[in-house]
Amino acid sequence: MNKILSAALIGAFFAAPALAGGTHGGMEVGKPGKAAQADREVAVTMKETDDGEMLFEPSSFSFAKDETVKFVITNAGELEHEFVLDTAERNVHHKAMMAKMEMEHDDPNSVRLEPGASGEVVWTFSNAGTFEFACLIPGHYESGMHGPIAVLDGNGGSFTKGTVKKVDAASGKVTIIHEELVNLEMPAMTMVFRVADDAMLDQLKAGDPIEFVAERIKGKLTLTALK
Ligand SMILES: [Cu+2]
Repeated sequence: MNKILSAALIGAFFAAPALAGGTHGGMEVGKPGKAAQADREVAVTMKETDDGEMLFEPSSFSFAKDETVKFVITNAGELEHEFVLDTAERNVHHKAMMAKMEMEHDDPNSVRLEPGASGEVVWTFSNAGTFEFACLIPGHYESGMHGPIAVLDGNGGSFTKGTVKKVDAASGKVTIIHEELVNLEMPAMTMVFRVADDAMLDQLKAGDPIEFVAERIKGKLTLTALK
């Protein structure tokens, strides 16, 4: 790459986060949070599969606006990976920069982990909207390492009330007698949902009244948030 072009790219890249607030807490996706004030802890695993995919588990999240989330991230793969929270748009831009030059992040919205390592990102989702978590190491995003984060407006508008009828831990499913699911355009009824994260099953038992968010993920009705 010629030097003038590369200097221009570096300038463009570093200027963008500075304008958006960078590490000063003014990003669209939110701001750094304090672990002691986390409303919720979420385990995230990064890994590769035998057929060449690279994955995050779970593959999507829903949070309530102003929720502070402690992500505990484990690299269970054989390659280095990272976990970056941002808008999808900024991730695309950032990924293009990383394809052109060696870069490592050490911002509060990201963590980079060697195989076998664990790390944390504590983040307050202070704006409603759809954001993204991704690994921006060249080739990894394309191999599957990205997923959506829905941040829902705080007054519970997108949470639906229901009662747990049955928990099937072996198959990762829960049956819920629920009120109308506005986002899915479904009337009140009793339905079976998958859970986005198996740990959610530990918080559910038959007879419990709950408030939850359900979304269609890869064609399957999935419980993505609970409170
Ligand atoms: Cu990766």
